Amino acid sequence: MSGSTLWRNARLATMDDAPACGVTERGALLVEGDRLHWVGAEAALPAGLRAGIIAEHDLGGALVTPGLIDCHTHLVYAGNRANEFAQRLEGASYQQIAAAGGGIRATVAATRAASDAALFAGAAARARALMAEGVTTLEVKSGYGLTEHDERRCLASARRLGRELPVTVRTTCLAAHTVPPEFAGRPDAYLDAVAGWLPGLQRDGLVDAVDAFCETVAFTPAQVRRLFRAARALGLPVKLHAEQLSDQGGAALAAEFNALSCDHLEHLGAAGVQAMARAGCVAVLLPGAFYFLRETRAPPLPALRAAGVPLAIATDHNPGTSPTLSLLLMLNMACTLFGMTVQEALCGVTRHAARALGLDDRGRLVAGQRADFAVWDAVRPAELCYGFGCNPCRRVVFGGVERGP
Ligand code: DI6
Ligand code: FE
Repeated sequence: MSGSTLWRNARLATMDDAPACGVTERGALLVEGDRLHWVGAEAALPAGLRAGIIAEHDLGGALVTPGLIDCHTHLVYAGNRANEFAQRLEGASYQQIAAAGGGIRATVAATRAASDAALFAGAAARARALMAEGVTTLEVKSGYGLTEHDERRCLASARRLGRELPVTVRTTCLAAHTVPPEFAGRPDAYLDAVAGWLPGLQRDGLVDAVDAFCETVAFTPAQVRRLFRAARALGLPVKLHAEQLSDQGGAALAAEFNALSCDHLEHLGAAGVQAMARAGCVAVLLPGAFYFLRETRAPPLPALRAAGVPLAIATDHNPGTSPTLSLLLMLNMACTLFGMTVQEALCGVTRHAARALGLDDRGRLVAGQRADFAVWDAVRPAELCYGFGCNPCRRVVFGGVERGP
């Protein structure tokens, strides 16, 4: 046996016992390799397992949670859109700016002009900021390249993050983010092209899922359907930016394709809720974009709850609608702006976020899961939702290895 490491004297929020957010006092985690080998109250640790311990860390009663999972980000891009923020404060809407050629397309131009090295450096700095708050897994979408070459560059940058940083990265192809200038007025032709890129991106191991933006300023449900058919034919799971600014029926469409998640959902209607519940699709709520666009209509939380739809929370980090690098702030906003409970919010950045990425080996502190966990300067789980603009994360362990950000 290679020997195991004991992390003891912890208050464990295992996230394994939803709906109650239970804490195990004087808890211990026994780590072997990159896995949790045993988890529980230290007094119950079997003597036979003690024999194999080669290192021990006393956590001094600190709160320990699963490593946080940011299941929706657009981390790879160049430039920023502070100018558009200023325009919106002077009265322009997000849709108006997009229609005038700004918005996503402004970031596409900056991204295409950036070198691989610059794209990677920007994304790595952002990933490190997320990791400093206990994030051990994150999803990265493409969507600011919009040519085969540039989408590939963005996805390759995301893959490189996963290789060079300790964080686990899942990649999502969001080439269907908006219609690029080369295909102006020809969205169907663009989506045909995108469908043609997917086999090569998949072959080269660059894509774990396919996403689209279903909205008046982007693609219609009929167009998304065609792209999803192509993705599913390759065995790639799908996700959808749905019902963010209007109810397009995107969530019901995504549910037909067994989408891992539907994301945003401020304008989700009753039929969409039922379709998601039937398909077991996760609702990923993104309070950063809601806040930054100064939206007033919150996602239909009571209906989602009543239907038993799993709820996740993510940063949606992107330069246009959610330039935040704090998943902890999103926890606070999910509670204050959307009315989520502490338990819901914490499940939303752990077990349910894992599910939104199709991962079942993380998000809970139980034997057999990956040894990804965060140590907090906190006593109660509620403290992670309560503070904002502060970072109580003290230590982060990625696959059994403690790493600084
Ligand atoms: N929804 C969003 O909020 C972001 N993308 C999307 O599909 C916005 C992206 C941007 O404005 O750059
Ligand atoms: Fe997004």
